[in-house]
Amino acid sequence: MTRCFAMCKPGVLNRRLVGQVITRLENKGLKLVGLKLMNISKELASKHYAEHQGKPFYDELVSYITSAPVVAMVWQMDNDDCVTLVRKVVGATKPSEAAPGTIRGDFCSHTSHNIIHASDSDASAEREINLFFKPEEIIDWKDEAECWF
Ligand code: 3AN
Repeated sequence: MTRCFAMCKPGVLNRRLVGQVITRLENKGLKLVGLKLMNISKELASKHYAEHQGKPFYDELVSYITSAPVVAMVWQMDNDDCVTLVRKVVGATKPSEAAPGTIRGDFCSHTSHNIIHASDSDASAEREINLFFKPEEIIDWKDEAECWF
């Protein structure tokens, strides 16, 4: 079993796109096991984006991610590489390089507002899931449709 943390960034609620983002990940066969609407504190943002501290876009990134509620998600695959699948559906970091048909390819134009975050490795996924979710907030339900995915 593998998992990936993903998060609809501020603004996606305003644009009423949460359902479409979730639908695209569900259509791929990914299993939603954690979901919540939340505000991110500066402290949580600095932990989440620790690897970007010191980069020119860091301050803007933290200020943006803490500016309005986000939708935090945990996705799971019982027999495949969840991080790779989620990132394929999400698309490249720069919207100008994200392929049409991906979430970033279809719904955004600026790297700083690229609509969704997704973990980039199994290690990041574990770290980020633990930052955003308590163990009891993740529900690993039995997948009756597993044979399709
Ligand atoms: P990804 O989110 O695709 O894993 P990262 O980890 O390199 O990409 O970057 C984290 C976030 O920082 C991106 N989602 C984006 O919002 C922001 N970011 C990355 N590079 C830039 C940049 N050159 N200018 C502005 N924002 C950036």
